[in-house]
Amino acid sequence: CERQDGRPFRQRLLVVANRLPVSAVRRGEDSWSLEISAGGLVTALLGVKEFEARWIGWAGVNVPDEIGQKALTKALAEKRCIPVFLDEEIVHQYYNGYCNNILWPLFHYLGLPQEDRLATTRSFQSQFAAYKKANQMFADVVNMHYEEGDVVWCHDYHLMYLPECLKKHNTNMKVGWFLHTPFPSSEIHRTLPSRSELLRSVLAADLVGFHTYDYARHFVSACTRILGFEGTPEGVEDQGRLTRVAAFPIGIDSERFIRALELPQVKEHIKDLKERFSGRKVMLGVDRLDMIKGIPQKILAFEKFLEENPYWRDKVVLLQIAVPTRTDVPEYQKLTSQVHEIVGRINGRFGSLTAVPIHHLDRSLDFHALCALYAVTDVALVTSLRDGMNLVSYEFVACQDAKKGVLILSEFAGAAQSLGAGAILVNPWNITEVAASISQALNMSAEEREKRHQHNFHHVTSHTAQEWAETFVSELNDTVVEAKLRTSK
Ligand code: ADQ
Repeated sequence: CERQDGRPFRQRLLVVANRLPVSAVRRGEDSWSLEISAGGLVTALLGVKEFEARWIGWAGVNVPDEIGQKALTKALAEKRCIPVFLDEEIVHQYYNGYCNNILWPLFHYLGLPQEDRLATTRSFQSQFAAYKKANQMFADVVNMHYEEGDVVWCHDYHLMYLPECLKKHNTNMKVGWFLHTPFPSSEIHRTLPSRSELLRSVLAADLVGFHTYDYARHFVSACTRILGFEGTPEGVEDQGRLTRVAAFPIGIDSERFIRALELPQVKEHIKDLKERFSGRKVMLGVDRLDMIKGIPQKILAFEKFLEENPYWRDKVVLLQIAVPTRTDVPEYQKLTSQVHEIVGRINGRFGSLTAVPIHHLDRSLDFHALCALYAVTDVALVTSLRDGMNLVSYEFVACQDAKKGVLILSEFAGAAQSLGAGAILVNPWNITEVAASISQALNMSAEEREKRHQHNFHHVTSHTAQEWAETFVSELNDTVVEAKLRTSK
């Protein structure tokens, strides 16, 4: 395909997500320094060669003045990023409020916050109003930059109102929406006061994607039960208008991890870690410090394991790396103190003057340190209470081709559907079962570890992030754009 000017034609992909993949730090009135954060989505889209991706999103900073906004817009343009400027009040109501206080816990089966249970409470209403306003602000920026033939890919629970805003402006726009979290059972979704508005808006998209078939099924059930639309094998249909709904399980850039293990600095790091923990089996947890990740449950299970297996007490160490997130939210502060308290108690109980059973770090690790840790681990513990997919489990497997360690994986993580045959699956709420799985993992024969690892390694290296993005975008391209706006019945 060629343009009139002879240059090869690459379709433009407008990726719209709450956060841009950059951290912006203001250096002066009109100067900014930017750092690209190499998340899964960025790497996935960098690999998609047939599209020219542009990012639209919030830069994560409040920029109230015009000079600052202009300068940041210019700096971001060099990284193919386009900012949406949100003021502090909107961020508070839309992002901290409706997204993180209402949708995030609800979609992970933690229910709605008590004081927001009634649709009539002012806080719920004002947060939902801010959510819609913020989504409209994202839509305005998309509309400003959209050119005919572009494909628009909206991401995650922050932007459920976006497909409708976009289609209202231009019914011909090709719009996809992908959810990175679970979509809960329709019985959970129906407790949400704004349940119908959000479903209708998402259905305005041409293609709606989830990590697993179960989440897609829950979404279709919610549309049939709450909106009275028809669920078909293809998706959701209403008066002859079809919205395609399907599962697109995400992957990682496995080659990036495998290549990193060959770097001298990573090898050096691996050597240090091996020396530091010699004579002990290494167990690892890597999570954002979030209630959905089941960190207290994991640590309590480890305590039970130590209690019941005195033999292992000085022969195993649990490294729990937890990046603090949403630190201004009281529930997250409470979780941090709870985790610290449990870790302190267990270390006091089972530690000695020279060694403790749990090393808990409240911080992020750089990519190379993370790869080295994955590589020296004997048993990884992923005990999410719910998790859309969980990429940590994939990253661990990618770094284990030499060691062939064991993955203990929550059956409530999306990854359980892809790595279930190689992992030991557990119910993270059942502390006794998780403790028993630790024992099973530490005592597993080399043959069984090899067999389980091969299964997972094959999956992780053959279902990559790039393939995920390509599949979604090519299916989106194949959908027929229809006028799908559904007005309230
Ligand atoms: P997250 O909830 O952030 O993502 P996950 O999929 O595990 O969860 O991804 C976390 C990423 O952050 C991984 O790449 C991991 O390496 C990194 N990370 C975590 N802790 C770290 C630490 N201490 N130091 C350095 N890096 C750390 C959401 C959903 C998931 C879904 C993804 C992608 O909640 O279910 O899998 O999006 O769709």
